[in-house]
Amino acid sequence: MKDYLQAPSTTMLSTTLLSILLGSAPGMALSPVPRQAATSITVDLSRTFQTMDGFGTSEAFQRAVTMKRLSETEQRKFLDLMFSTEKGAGLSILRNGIGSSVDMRDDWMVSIQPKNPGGPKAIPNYVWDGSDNGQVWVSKEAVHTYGVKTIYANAWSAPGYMKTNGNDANGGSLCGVSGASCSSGDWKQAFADYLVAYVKFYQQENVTITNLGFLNEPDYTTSYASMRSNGQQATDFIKILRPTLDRAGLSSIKINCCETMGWSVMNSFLSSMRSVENDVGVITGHAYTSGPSTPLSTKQKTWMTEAADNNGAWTSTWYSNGGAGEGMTWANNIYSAITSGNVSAYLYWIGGQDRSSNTNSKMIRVTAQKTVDPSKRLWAFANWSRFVRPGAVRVGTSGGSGLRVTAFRNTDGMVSVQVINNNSGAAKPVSISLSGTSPGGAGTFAAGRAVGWVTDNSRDCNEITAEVNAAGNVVTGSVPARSMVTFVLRPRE
Ligand SMILES: *[C@@H]1O[C@H](CO)[C@@H](O)[C@H](O)[C@H]1NC(C)=O
Ligand SMILES: *[C@@H]1O[C@H](CO)[C@@H](O)[C@H](O)[C@H]1NC(C)=O
Ligand SMILES: *[C@@H]1O[C@H](CO)[C@@H](O)[C@H](O)[C@H]1NC(C)=O
Ligand SMILES: *[C@H]1O[C@H](CO)[C@@H](O)[C@H](O)[C@H]1NC(C)=O
Repeated sequence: MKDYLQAPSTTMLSTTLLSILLGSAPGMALSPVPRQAATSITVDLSRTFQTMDGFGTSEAFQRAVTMKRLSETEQRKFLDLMFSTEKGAGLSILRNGIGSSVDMRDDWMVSIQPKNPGGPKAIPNYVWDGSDNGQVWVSKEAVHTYGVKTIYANAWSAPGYMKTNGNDANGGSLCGVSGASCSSGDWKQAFADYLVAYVKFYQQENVTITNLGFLNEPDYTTSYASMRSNGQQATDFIKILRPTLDRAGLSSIKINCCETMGWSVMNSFLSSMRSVENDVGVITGHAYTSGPSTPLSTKQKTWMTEAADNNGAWTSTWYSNGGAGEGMTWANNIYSAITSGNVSAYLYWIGGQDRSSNTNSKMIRVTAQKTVDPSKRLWAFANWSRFVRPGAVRVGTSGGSGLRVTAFRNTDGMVSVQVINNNSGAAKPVSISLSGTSPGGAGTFAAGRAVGWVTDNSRDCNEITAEVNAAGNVVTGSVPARSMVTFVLRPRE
């Protein structure tokens, strides 16, 4: 989905005013924790769920080009907000768009082969401009400056000459898949070769693409790059793409499929994809027409790869009335996707953008003064992404009545516990203990190693006090009303 343009209006002004007012309001003081009133939470390290790949976003459709036009100072602020685990969200997945268009008109993503080389069997004529719609810049920064390891390259469509409708926009199907024959021939192998060429151009730029997708919202026809597919047609292409990647020495690349507009639509795709399910590394769906409220019917990992509030006028507040663009709403959306939807990754649509659109389709906007301005949506992602790193395993929790609680064990041993307090009114004191640790650890924490991080209307992932008791087996802290707090604990080895 792309957002709809909205004229900048007085709403924008009042939202800005509101955030200034909220920002200058005195922070809620944390009251001392009366032990008897604390809600207890037990983290059970022996009960495990999905392994996480991370959190992310995209700078496709030339958003990267426009962010690169900012001053160097603002560029750095933008990149820090996206990828730094200390100054920003610490996002660990970047989703790039593989271009299919003939040029860069409007926000089109130009193809590496804009012109038909003369048929599916002709010698290809790929061109590389070293920018790839601005995405080489963001990718290099993500990988080399911030250590991001997961670069997901995703084609919205094949170039028009490979499709039934002769256009990369307005739907149409890849020539050669079931039910899509073209007078120009079967383009499946040529499209697979094209995707391999794209991956190799990135290798040449010293950026390793780890995940490759060839569809975006195949259940939706629209005026920008879009290509229709059903599960059978996706299967037809995967049968060509997987061996083509393997032959090219790219067997470590995971195929992602199929980016359906709605999460539940992926189940109907999967029912006709069983023969290639093991060739697909990650099953992906978006959250527009249905959200990730139940697991998909697959044993493969699943990612929710695109969601956004594409309609609401820009809001940067954490909580006002539970609106679709508010930070707290996104903290809750991520919670549901992880706990009910079993996702291993969660991606917002756009990270930063400098365009006239005034919607919440992005997490970071550029102001009229050309400075970057993050919303609390970004800080909601920060609260998850900074403390749930790639490879973290979700573990069981119990207790926490009236709160929404998750916990993860990271690969370095750090345990993070997310507590969302949706309620208005008083702060909730909590006490957290561990079970299921290794016998030597005896459920204790290394003294002095617990830290809490709070996000609410006035604070952006600020450090707060969390205390380890004398016996070293209980951590106490407080979760303000309408806030999310992450507690970071290190079990004694
Ligand atoms: C490629 O990336 C690696 C790892 O980030 C870095 O050490 C190396 O210097 C880079 N090489 C070039 C030519 O940029
Ligand atoms: C959750 O996803 C994992 C793969 O990440 C899978 O093994 C597991 O079966 C899924 N659980 C449910 C309940 O679907
Ligand atoms: C928190 O809010 C979300 C959405 O706003 C809702 O679905 C959820 O049930 C609430 N949870 C609690 C514990 O109040
Ligand atoms: C969590 O979100 C809050 C709300 O904006 C924010 O203040 C806080 O900095 C975030 N925490 C982290 C660790 O990013």
